[in-house]
Amino acid sequence: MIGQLNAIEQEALAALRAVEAGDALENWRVAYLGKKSPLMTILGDLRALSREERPAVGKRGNEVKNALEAAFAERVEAIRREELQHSLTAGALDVTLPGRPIPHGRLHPHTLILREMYSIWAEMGFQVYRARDVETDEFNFELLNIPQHHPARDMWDTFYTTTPGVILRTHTSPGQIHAMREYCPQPIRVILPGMCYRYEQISASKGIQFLQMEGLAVGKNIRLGDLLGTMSEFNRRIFGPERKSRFRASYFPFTEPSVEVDVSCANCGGSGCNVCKHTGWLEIAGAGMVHPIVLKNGGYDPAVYSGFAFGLGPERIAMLKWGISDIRYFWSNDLRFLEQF
Ligand code: FA5
Repeated sequence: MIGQLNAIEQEALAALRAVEAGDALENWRVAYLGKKSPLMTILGDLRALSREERPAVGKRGNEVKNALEAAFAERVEAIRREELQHSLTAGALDVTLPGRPIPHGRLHPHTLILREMYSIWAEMGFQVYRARDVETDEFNFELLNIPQHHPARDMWDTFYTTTPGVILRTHTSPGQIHAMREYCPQPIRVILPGMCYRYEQISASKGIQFLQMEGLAVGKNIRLGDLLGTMSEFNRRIFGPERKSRFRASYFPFTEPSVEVDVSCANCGGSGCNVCKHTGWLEIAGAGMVHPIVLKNGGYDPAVYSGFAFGLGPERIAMLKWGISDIRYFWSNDLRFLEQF
């Protein structure tokens, strides 16, 4: 019987070493320490043994039972430690790793250039005035001294709507009339940013939908020199102090005299290159002294008041500043372009 107990002990301990976890552990407990296990059967049947045999078998049986219980407890603890260690290494969190970058949006270059222009004009005393994108023929053309069938209408290829007389504005200049009628007879210094629409052949420098920023100053004793000085100062502030400004005589029906505003080419410094078509200059705006008819249409007496106006192309300015070669990038929604700003 003692030999049988020794065999049970050896077998149980060997089996326990092979046990990994979970069900196998419980199965081992039932097989070797459970009520119906051989060991428990022997211990439960001691009375069936002879008086001489009983103490030795009982003693050895209890020793085996204690040994197996201790080994079992130890194995349970060892497995628990192994599992803990495993979960610590498998799910390890390295708090020293740099975090994953969170993609975040940026301001569109349209917004960036407009904001920069707003702040320059604000420093010079111009406030933003908003006018509508959908205009009437009257405001877009007639009140700006461009009557029906006037050949100057060819300068603006227009998008018409199905409502007669209602169009998409071809420039921000109709806002001049809205501003004058609202402020008359006070002096005015406003900029009018916004989208314009023209039925154009799309190219690297021309869109059918593009930004303009109109400027309007109306008051007493405003002269051409004020316009030239103001535009030169704007050019210096937006492009840098080394940039020169040039004014060329031009024609717009709503200004007299009219000029085109050029800045010296940033690419070649004025010596001539592909960007400036070898002229050394780049055009950025149309401008002029507000035509007396337009002043009158706005409610101001041209004998008392005078003013200047200009129309800047913010996309063209952004292209010059940031070396953007094609105006179509602004609407491309291409992240490779947008993420550079
Ligand atoms: C005008 O639209 C006049 N209203 C400007 C003006 C205002 C003159 C006040 C006098 C007094 P022009 O068509 O040249 O002028 O346009 C002005 C600027 O808008 C251009 O210099 C250019 O920068 C921009 N622009 C014009 N057409 C487009 C186009 N299709 N795509 C992108 N930018 C354009």
